[in-house]
Amino acid sequence: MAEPSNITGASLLSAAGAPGVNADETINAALDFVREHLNMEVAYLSEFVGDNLVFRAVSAPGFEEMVAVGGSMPLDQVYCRHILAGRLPELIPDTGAEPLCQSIPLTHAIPIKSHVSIPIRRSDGTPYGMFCCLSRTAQSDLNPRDLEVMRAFANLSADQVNEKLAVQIQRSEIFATIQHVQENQLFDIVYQPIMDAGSRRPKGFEALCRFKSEPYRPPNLWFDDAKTVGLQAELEIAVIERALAALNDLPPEIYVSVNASPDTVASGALSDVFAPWPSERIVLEVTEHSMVSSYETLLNNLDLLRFSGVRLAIDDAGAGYSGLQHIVKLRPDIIKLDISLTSQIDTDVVRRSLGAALVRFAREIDAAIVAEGIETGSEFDTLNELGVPLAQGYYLGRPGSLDAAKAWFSHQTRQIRA
Ligand code: G
Ligand code: MN
Repeated sequence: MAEPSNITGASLLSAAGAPGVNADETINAALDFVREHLNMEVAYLSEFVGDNLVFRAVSAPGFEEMVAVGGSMPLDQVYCRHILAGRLPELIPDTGAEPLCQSIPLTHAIPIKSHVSIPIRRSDGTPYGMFCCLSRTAQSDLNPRDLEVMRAFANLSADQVNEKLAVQIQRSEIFATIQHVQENQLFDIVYQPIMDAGSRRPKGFEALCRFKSEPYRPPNLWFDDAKTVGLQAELEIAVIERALAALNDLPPEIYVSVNASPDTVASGALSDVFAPWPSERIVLEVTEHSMVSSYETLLNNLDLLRFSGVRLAIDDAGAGYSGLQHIVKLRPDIIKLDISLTSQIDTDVVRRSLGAALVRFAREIDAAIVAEGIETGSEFDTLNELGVPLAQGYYLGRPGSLDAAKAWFSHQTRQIRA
């Protein structure tokens, strides 16, 4: 049997510590290593599930039919319970020397002649399963140092298992929270005016979501959480449904702008969500905070929605991922200039020339432009000079309740009439 000094597990151990290294890969590498190092035929990591042992990771070239990931065996047919109870040792070089092994039918069925196993425990100390290897030949030279090698790799795997379990618990907590928020509608919709820069008449309102939580968390964090548990589209749709209800209360010439991620658009669910409403009063703002996985699916669904009359806006243009390539591909009706571009556009020559270029670009592709995040009169004047037709920002109106939006609208309208 190989001496422990021959162990070349250093790279494995450092790989395990590296951020982002997949836990399954580490466990598989640990199983490969102990199987080869201890000269065994089969190595696996199991989980106890009820009265069964389930194989969670397997290294057993040539024995794939006997042990496969996801396969299971009744616990009363295997050694595990005896090892946990101390009736069998962790290190069994020759099962022929263990009367208890001889009384277990599986020993003869396989046959199992040598067996080394270490219990894997959860962080709270309860048994999770076994880190185990075995062979059809006796290995009389297996010694306590080999057992220590086995234990080191079992502990390494246990750390990985426990990290995975912690992530699972966290995920199920997030899932439950998002579902709770959605079912109980624990969010408000606020509306921010988008106005014609020339006439200062309101054209529409962007619906923005504010989740009710203590402490307050910005909406993007909620949507990021929802994405990690596969509830992003559901949550976005719940928000959009609430947001669109404002169309009932706003004047018919006013549109409502709603936000959706590319994945939600690509899910195809929005056509039903928009169906009850006059499509010419809906603007769909597509945000792109992550890379688009399939442009084709996204474009097909956008085409469907636009065919029905919904307008498409590209959100956050000039920031992050919403680059020109993205805008060219999606051919939007509206381009929304991100606050990072409009903020201080009155004093910064680079932003100003980029703004001017985007205004020209929008004209070329026949798109309207909305300048977002306008906080000062001077920014507003500069954007006006550049020919930006629509504007949004604290300077023109803060996001507020629907009642506030209605009041704002009638106030603005009265002012214009006066
Ligand atoms: O990603 P999107 O552009 O949809 O996000 C708009 C966000 O910007 C909202 O949360 C809104 O409250 C915020 N916002 C709107 N107008 C302004 C503004 O003038 N200044 C700043 N700092 N934020 C704004
Ligand atoms: Mn937006």
